[in-house]
Amino acid sequence: MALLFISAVEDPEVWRAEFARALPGDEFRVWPEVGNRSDVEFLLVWRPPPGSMKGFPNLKAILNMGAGVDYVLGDPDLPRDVPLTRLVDRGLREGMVEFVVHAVLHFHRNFHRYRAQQAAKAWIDIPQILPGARRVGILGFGQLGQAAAQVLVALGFPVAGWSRTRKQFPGVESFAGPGELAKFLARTDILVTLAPLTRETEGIVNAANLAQLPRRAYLVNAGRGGLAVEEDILAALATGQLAGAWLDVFRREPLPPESPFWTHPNVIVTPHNAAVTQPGPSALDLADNIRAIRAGLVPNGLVDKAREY
Ligand code: NDP
Ligand code: OXD
Repeated sequence: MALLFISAVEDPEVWRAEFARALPGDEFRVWPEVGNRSDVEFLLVWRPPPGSMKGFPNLKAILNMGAGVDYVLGDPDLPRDVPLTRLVDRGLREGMVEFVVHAVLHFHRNFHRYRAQQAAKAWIDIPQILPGARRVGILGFGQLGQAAAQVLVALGFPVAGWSRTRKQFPGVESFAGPGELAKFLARTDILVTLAPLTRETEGIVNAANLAQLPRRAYLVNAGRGGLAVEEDILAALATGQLAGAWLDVFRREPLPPESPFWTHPNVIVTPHNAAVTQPGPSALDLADNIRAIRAGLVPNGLVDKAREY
């Protein structure tokens, strides 16, 4: 039986080598060279081109090689009766912890302002506050948000998480559901967005919600560009409602050269690489999931298609 690798952006040869070690008995094919469609049991996908996942009569599962499945669920030709899994792995967690902690510390310690001062050759000491006085809020308190929270709590930041369901997480105040969003935002000086992009979360970082934050708050968007209304971020930066933003994800990627974010003095742009899938460890996790599905077990990271994550 065969695994079919479908990605317009990942290098298939790197993954072929990893799968030769992780799952040696299986043939590894690379889209669009699909061969006999009846042999294909599993699709390994990352940003699959629309329509590429349909027409495999013996498909057992689709395995997404990243955490967010919005690119997969957005394809109207997705075979909806086949299980879909997302990546839940250590490499992504560690990468995201580094990114979020770095971005929070960057704003907390005013490094963005020192950078501007250096450009102006200005030797000015900016008063420091302790982490206990800087409240971090993580919107989307799942695998990645919780991993980042653990380190932020250890550093002394008061951390809150907003999720659909209530959480018990050491040192973190839990807010749940739309009814508690305003309270969560009102106590958040640095907002980290790490929710999946779904019909419910699309545009959640909008003017009305940004206005709930304390004045001169910071935004770190590491989830998806579609979570934010980009014009509303620019407007909040213009009025000083937001003092700065670190944006890793955008509605259009690559970010077009005409985007005002590129040159905004209070915005840091990174190219959607807060956390990247590492083929070595991830191939082992994906292989474990394939073995679990073949054994009739529930795979890790099974996506609820109705919930969209
Ligand atoms: P999880 O599914 O583990 O966590 C998602 C969290 O969002 C959960 O806490 C969930 O609540 C919450 N959530 C979802 N919908 C809602 C809603 N409508 N209202 C309130 N809370 C909601 O995902 P991960 O932590 O693994 O990943 C999060 C996202 O990070 C991915 O979907 C992806 O888009 C992004 N990502 C970005 C990367 C980058 O490089 N920039 C790299 C990797 C991921 P509950 O727990 O109650 O279900
Ligand atoms: C992911 C990503 O969702 O890298 O894994 O964006």
